[in-house]
Amino acid sequence: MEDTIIKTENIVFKKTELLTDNELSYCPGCGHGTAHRIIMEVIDEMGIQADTIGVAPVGCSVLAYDFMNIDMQQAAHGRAPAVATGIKRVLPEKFVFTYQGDGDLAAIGTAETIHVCNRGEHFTMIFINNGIYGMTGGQMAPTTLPGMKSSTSPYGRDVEMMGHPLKMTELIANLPGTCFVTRQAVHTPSAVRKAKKAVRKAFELQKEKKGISFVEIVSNCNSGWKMTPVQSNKWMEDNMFPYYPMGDIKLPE
Ligand SMILES: Cc1ncc(C[n+]2csc(CCOP(=O)(O)OP(=O)(O)O)c2C)c(N)n1
Ligand code: SF4
Ligand SMILES: [Mg+2]
Repeated sequence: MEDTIIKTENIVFKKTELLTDNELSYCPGCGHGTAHRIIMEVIDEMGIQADTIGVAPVGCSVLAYDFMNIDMQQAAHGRAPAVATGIKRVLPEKFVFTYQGDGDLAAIGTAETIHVCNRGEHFTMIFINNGIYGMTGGQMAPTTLPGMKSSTSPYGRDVEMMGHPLKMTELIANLPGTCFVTRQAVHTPSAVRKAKKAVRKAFELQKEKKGISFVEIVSNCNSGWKMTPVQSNKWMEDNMFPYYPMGDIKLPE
């Protein structure tokens, strides 16, 4: 029986070796793990494992270096774009990417995000938008939806008092230093396929030195949203997608 199972022709799926065997620290059902997988599969398929450097700052993905079997650099909260700028400028032949949450990219790191996108640095940004500060206990982020409950907006986000959600992706698409800006998700097989294609395109574009290639992945935070994984994916489709619509926002010229 065991012999039959390990025969090559019986293998229907093989985890990329660019994902380590370390147990993921993410909550079961969280989109971070799937996002990690598609990025590592793209790097594997492009054969650029030895030429890629990832930068992960603080957030639930703070331990990304434990899961991604490539060169990784830790950055302080919000500072990944600045760190990636330094790495890419010193080693321009390398593929460089940042992996940032919404609290990171669209709150504490807003300035870094806007300036790298305006300067047109030649790396890729992966933006995991789950509308909340997942790691620290589900506080409101700039991306939290109107009326959405969080630990710091227990009655729902009141836009009169707390302002409007920030559509960071639409904002940076207007900046001259971005070449490819797209919004994706990873909650269904077809969404995963599309998101993977977008990540591949973003990495390919680095070779053309046209500026920042930016992939937002709208994701769930089932723990922070206080839902089951299934409920959170449904809630995301019904509530996040209308506000953060899927698709390409800017294509390379
Ligand atoms: C300079 C600094 N300020 C605040 C924090 C606390 N902190 C850690 S993670 C985090 C928010 C993370 O949220 P997000 O970037 O959306 O990632 P998620 O956990 O949701 O994936 C905050 C505020 C910190 N580590 N460093
Ligand atoms: S707290 Fe939220 S973002 Fe963090 S691992 Fe759990 S579900 Fe994912
Ligand atoms: Mg978040």
